[in-house]
Amino acid sequence: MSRLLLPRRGLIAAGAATFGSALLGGCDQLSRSPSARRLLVSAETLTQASQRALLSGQPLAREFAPEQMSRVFRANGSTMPSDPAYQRMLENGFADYRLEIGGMVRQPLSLSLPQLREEFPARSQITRHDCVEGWSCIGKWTGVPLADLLARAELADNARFLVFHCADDLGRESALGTRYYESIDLFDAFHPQTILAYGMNDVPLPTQHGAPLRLRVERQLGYKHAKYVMRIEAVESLSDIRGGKGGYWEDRGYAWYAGI
Ligand SMILES: Nc1nc2c(c(=O)[nH]1)N[C@H]1C(S)=C(S)[C@@H](COP(=O)(O)O)O[C@H]1N2
Ligand SMILES: [Mo]
Repeated sequence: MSRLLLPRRGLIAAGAATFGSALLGGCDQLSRSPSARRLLVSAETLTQASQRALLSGQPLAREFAPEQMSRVFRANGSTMPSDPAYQRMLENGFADYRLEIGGMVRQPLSLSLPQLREEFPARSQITRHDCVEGWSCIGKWTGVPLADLLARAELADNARFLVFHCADDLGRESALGTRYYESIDLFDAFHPQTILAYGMNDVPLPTQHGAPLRLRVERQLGYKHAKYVMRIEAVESLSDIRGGKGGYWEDRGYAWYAGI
């Protein structure tokens, strides 16, 4: 992964004037270009005010009406983690579940499900999930915006990516390991539709869809939407993690940026 290209002071000035207004003007081209993303993703450059300004210009994924929801929402990949610690939590109704947020943060967090529901704002959205295997389903997701969790955890200045560590194993044992994981940049992390969902279609998130908590990152393909999220780690680089490509499928050749 390449590092920030401009000195940060220059970027803040240029960012406010050029990138900020280009994004606010809805310049999709720019916000999708890899170099603009590289410039925009450093926490150092994202003060709360500039975050708001930049994000208010981010394109939203399409949201649908309740009557457009799929009658059956497919489940894919892992549908029941076999990990004994996960199994114990499941049996216990996830009373012992804690979402851990650590790595490059000033305030590491450990949050129970009631805390996630009660101490943070909730957001619901009806969106279409697109799997690379060629199917789509429309469903309703309810959860806590990742931006609100990150505001409490206080990202360190050099944090650039968030890694989602999951409870499930996929495939045969290999040098890459079998545990599912995913990652996103800060651009997606602070996007208003990026949530950690504990609810689906107005019920608690079912086991097969990632209970008790899964990522929804609505402008990206299905495999980015990590299910069974146990821990979120803020990092500067993805290269030291597992296969170094930022995700279970990425380590096996899928694109890291799976925008739709
Ligand atoms: N932890 C974990 N997350 C995962 C997967 C998985 O196997 N394990 N599969 C991914 C893929 S390829 C898709 S399409 C979606 C499927 O989500 P769903 O089961 O709710 O339809 O989850 C994604 N997130
Ligand atoms: Mo998928």
